[in-house]
Amino acid sequence: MPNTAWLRLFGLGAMIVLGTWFGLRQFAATSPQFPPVSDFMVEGYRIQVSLYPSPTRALKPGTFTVTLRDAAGRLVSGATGAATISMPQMLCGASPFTLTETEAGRYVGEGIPLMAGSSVADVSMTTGDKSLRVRFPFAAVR
Ligand SMILES: [Cu+2]
Repeated sequence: MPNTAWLRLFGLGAMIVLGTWFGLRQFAATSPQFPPVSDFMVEGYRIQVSLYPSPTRALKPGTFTVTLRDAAGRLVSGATGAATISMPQMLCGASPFTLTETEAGRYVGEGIPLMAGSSVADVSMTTGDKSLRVRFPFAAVR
């Protein structure tokens, strides 16, 4: 029965080839998708972070808009905001920027992602003696 042995070997080979092809295809198709707007609840505050454009471009400024509200939904003005862009899976550096209040409760800053891929913006809003931190995931493309 040498024929079945060859058939099995052929079957195994075909599975390996197909598996590798499928795996590579998945890897090549990795284009991370993130929503352009995320809502967070931190210590009774509501923080909304949005990014324009989304996905943003590596080494080009993207506009981050943070809207800060209290538990009752009222806009909180007079806070100070800062953010740092980094890639959690890499050691390619951090890109800090500040958020400036452009209208009541709305804080805007231009952040520059260092590389294409999955990034995060660690946003820190300080109001009174409270420091509120949220991590906003986003994608940058070439
Ligand atoms: Cu990187």
